[in-house]
Amino acid sequence: MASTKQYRLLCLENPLLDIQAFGNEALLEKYGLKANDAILAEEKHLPIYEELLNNYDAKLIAGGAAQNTARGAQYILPPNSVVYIGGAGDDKYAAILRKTCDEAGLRVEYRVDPKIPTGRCGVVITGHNRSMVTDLGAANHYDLEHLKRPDIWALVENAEVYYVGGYHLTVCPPAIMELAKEAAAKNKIFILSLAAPFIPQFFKDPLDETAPYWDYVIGNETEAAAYAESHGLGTTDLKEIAKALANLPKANPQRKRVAIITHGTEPTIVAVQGEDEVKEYPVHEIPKEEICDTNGAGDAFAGGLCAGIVEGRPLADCIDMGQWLARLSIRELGPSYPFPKQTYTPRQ
Ligand code: 26A
Repeated sequence: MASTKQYRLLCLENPLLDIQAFGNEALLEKYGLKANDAILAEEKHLPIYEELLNNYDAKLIAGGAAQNTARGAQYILPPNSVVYIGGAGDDKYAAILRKTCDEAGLRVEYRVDPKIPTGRCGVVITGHNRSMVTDLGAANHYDLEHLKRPDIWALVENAEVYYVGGYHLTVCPPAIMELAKEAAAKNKIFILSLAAPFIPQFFKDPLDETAPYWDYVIGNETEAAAYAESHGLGTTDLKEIAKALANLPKANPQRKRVAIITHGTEPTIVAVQGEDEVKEYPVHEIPKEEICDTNGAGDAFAGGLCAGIVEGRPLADCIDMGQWLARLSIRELGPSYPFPKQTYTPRQ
């Protein structure tokens, strides 16, 4: 019989509102942005948000990588399965985020800072690339105090799977470590995404502190490459990198670590701790004309994967669920999922 327990998945990271527009080379160049990247905004980037809204017909779409993942997992799982935490303001942008999450059936428990605006992420789409510039705002003020508040900690203790977006390593590593250690102590599942190349590059130390606690680690090809380079793995081969990630020392020996590397339309690479063979799972490509944009595709993959993990499905099914949800999201504007809801059907 299916479990009736609620909020089995708890996700932590940065709630952001995406200000997303179709842009061009000139816009990328003006702000010194790469076509496919994610960075933290510096002073010189701040005018881009107004520019996107005024000159590029930008849309306001709920974002924040792990919040997209949490909505994605809830899309598949029974009602009241997922809770998301992070820092937000008390403003129009936060209201948009709350409304979208509410419609998706995702419970959010924000640490609200009424004096600081909700974080925003400028997303410039060019072709199949997306460039993201994030001004974290209130998301940057998430703290351990919120996580340890009795009502929030009760949600932590109740959940069985934790998903942390690696972007949160720029915000509150102590909160991440608290979840990581709780997972290991109670033999729960701790999942971390590498989030963006700049995380393994510039937040190496806090990332490495979390590594022994990863039951699953997820990244795409650029994040894996950045990890390999910053950690001197001496290889650019994705299978080798996956193997290295899977076999790092582990705090909870009761679970073998799984490392998953997505690679656009190339097969998804999966290594399991202690296993010699690295598996590849082909991606079913969707016709080019059906692609809207790839913003949030990786988050959707993680959402499908998390849903499978929560349901206790075999690894191959979890990967398939991730690929399925990514396909749905790519057809939508930004990190969104189609309504009316589609039902997951294996390997189609
Ligand atoms: C700390 N940074 C840079 C970020 C982000 C982020 N989410 C959390 N923290 N930078 C971009 N994103 C989100 O990534 C999603 C696509 O994967 C965007 O909000 C976007 O929805």
